[in-house]
Amino acid sequence: MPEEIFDISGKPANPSGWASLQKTARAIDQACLEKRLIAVWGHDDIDGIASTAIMLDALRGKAEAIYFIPPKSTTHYGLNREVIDQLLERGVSLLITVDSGISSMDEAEYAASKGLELIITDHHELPSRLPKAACLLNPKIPEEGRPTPHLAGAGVALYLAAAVDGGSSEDWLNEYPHHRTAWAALATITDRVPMTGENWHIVRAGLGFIEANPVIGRLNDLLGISCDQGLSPRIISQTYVGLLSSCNSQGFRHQTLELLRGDFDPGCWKELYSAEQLWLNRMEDEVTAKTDEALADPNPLKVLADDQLSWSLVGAVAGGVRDRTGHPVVILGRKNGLTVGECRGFEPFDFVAMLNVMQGFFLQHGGHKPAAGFTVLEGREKELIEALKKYGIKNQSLILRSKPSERIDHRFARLDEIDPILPDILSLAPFGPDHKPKICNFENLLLPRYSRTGDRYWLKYLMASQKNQDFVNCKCRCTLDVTHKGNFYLDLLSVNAIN
Ligand SMILES: [Mn+2]
Repeated sequence: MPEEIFDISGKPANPSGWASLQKTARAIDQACLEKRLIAVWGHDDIDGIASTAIMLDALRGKAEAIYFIPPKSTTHYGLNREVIDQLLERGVSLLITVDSGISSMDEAEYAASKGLELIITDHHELPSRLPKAACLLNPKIPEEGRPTPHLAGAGVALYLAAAVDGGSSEDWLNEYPHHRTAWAALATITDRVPMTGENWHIVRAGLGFIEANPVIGRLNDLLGISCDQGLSPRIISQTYVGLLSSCNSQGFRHQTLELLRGDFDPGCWKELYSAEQLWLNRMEDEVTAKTDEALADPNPLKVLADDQLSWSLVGAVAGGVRDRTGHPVVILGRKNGLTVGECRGFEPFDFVAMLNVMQGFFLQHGGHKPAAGFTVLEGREKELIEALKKYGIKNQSLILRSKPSERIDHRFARLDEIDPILPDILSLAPFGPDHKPKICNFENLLLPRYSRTGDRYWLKYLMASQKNQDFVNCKCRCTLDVTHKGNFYLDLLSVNAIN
């Protein structure tokens, strides 16, 4: 699919121009005026947590608010009745969902029947029928003045918080409370939404705010993380995302959310960091084993079921196997006695469409075209696996076209030839999905001996070390990216020593 050229010269849409946003903000203002108890309903991933943190921050000082983040270990997507009952018992009279809820048709009816006012804010794909709610805010609903339909959940929350604040200056994104933009940027990067339109502006503004954030600073000090060279989406994904995703929601309390709100517990984060290192080792072993299994599987869609695989690894393993095999893959594991699955692939193959065709098998399902997940109805596992394989065979030609890109944007003989493109890279950054970093091919690049795929080199270091004896001539393909502090770096995608 040809990539659209994203025009960076535009300004981010102003909150004042999006009518549903303003309507939603007015409903929240009204609840604040009436001193009602508000609950924010999030989702247990970084986007959901950041969205919740932003929403709570917007309500701070205006209304009493509590939050609920459904634990991954029990339910995953959207609202549920038991907790709605608990919220009502606590006296909640307005429920605001963030990063979730657009598919919670029955639960929305239930909330309405109980007299609970519901505001749904989400960014997930629209179901064929929309739930009933006092306000429904989703940038995928076509409307004049809305920002990009590809906003993350936290991008939607950022807009809503700005509208609740009532501010709408031209440069609202930079004048806005910096920690909110930081969390929205973190979530926009983590949710893998296209780095275009307002997403690009949020991340461009947010990278510096993330680096300067006191919470991030304390994490860095505690764990020995250095971001002296500055941040980019790639660096953030590798540095903080795993750690911040590593603790699970306890429903009415979430450690990562408390961290974003400024409650820093060093002992807990040290423990989480060690646990994350162990988890990474286990994941690596699983990815290696499942990659072999996938490569031996003749089916076009690789469907791998493993009763021993814990749900905490399923998504990451699916992503790892997809990357190593270059095939779309569905990995099934277990969660609380039920089978869960995660799908990872490449566009144009559409997992949402696939899961919709098979919805009779699922307790829950949802996600995005190249990455989706589901929980299987008990007893339907074997049939589902057969159905998935059949779907793969039926859609074989589409799957064959859904491949990782092998593109090269610039070909160079040597390192010193890249100077002319650096100013462009700087103005186009940050990069991400649909606005990818440039890929360079070097015929002859001096690199440290034993350089491997995945290694990162700062351009300054390479430039200064070109006469080093431990460097050898290499032919390589790499991404060229830059941090918010203007430091360029290469990530090796493939490398071969010459001679
Ligand atoms: Mn999200």
